[in-house]
Amino acid sequence: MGASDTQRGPSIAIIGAGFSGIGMAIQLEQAGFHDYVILERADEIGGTWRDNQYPGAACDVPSHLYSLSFEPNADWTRLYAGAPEIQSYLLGLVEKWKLRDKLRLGEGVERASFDAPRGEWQLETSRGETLRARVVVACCGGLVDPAFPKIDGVGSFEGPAFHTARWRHDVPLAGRRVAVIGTGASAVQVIPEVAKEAEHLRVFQRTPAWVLPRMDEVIGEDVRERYAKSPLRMWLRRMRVFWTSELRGPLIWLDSERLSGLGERLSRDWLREQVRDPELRKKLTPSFQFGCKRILISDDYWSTFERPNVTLETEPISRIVPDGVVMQDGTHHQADVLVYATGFEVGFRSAPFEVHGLGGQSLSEAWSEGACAYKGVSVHGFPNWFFLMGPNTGPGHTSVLVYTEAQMAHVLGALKRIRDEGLRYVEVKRGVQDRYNEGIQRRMQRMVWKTCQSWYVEADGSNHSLYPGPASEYVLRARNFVAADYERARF
Ligand code: NA7
Repeated sequence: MGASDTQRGPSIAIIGAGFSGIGMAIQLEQAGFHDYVILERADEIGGTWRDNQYPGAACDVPSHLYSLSFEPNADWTRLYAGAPEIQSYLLGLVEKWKLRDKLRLGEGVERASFDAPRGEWQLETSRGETLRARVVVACCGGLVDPAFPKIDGVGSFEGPAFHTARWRHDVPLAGRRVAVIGTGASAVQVIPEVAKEAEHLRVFQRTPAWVLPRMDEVIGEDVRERYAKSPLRMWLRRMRVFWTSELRGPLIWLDSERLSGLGERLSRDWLREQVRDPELRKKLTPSFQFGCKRILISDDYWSTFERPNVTLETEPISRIVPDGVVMQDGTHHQADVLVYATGFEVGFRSAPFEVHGLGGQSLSEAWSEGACAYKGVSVHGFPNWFFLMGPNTGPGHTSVLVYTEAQMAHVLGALKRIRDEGLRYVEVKRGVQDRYNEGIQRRMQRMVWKTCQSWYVEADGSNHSLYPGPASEYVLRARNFVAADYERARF
């Protein structure tokens, strides 16, 4: 152990500069851990909010909750801030905390291996360098890499074709026939915007979604000034949003037809208000239980289908061809621009890259039957390695950042132990991790998510994405680093 370990704490590598990586770095600064770097494979920070800049992109959680509690922002201009505003918030934090000095942009980690005698991780990066850090905090995000549908001919379209997370702002839509595949969370935001510009918009729906009104609103300058003057007022707003979602949570996540019936009724009423044509309404009505897939919120998604320049297709797609889309019934729809609103490869399901822990064991092998971690944060066999937004820490009803902040507190607890006791490493105990995950999967049986197919669940029906309970409960369980749950190895 070097002198720096006892004085400044162990050296740390944060992987990823999205919301969780930036938040973790600020927490390290605040706690006095200054010996760290942030590796980011892209050329700019921001993660989701750097990548998702399609027209209409916004967070579907109110911004006063979808922001860091230790960096409240009085300046949100809307209840649901748009992607550019969220990205500015993150860029502002980087400047405020002078994180640019710690950032290594355009440098991804390709392989990580643990050097047990030294209690140190070796990280091989995309620049061909090897970095050493005592502790790693993997902040790689859950929904990062765009997913393209497994349809014949993907890639054969001759016009501009792009994913919502890689929006081509250089492609004009005015006067053109645009095809959008997908009707998930990104689609409901982009479709109303594309419809305003395109000559004709054709939406290809595989599964209709339950939608509720978003009721977005502008936050006026007077209100913003009041928040700036009174942090307490702003905190109370955050608490109001948080506890409202907590109370609504069971309606969304429990496998109870009585409870989900309430949400279904609200959504059906909203559909009736937005769409007059009964045939169209039928096509837009889901058949799966409310809450099983993410509930979408929008003030203008359904009503967009009443526009004369918008058509909804519900026949399954057979293949993509150079000039459009061919359906299974043989109908050929021509298009000039093709947009994939088809979601993401789910990241917290597998190792983000090659990771080798104690004895050279690989994380992919450890997770071959499903990704499991203790409180979503640490994995037996992989000492001094912590995940933010790891397995089973996603919410279906509230801000993911609430969970992430609890994970940051857990990591800080571990760092303090390592520093104060001069430890070589901490490693979560196998039994502790197994008991935790058995409990998670047992509770999963009462949750609605098992009743349909979605990105939340694996092909075998197991769920390694979401936390089966209230966020407040997760926070109480996860935020403390309980030393007894970990093996502590000394030099
Ligand atoms: P989602 O929510 O995963 O949505 C993807 C959409 O793409 C969804 O409607 C899918 O239909 C559709 N899809 C995928 N493959 C196909 C094929 N082959 N044919 C037709 N349609 C297809 O991703 P988003 O980007 O909208 O949102 C991701 C998350 O970001 C969201 O949950 C929030 O947490 C924020 P399906 O429903 O699978 O039938």
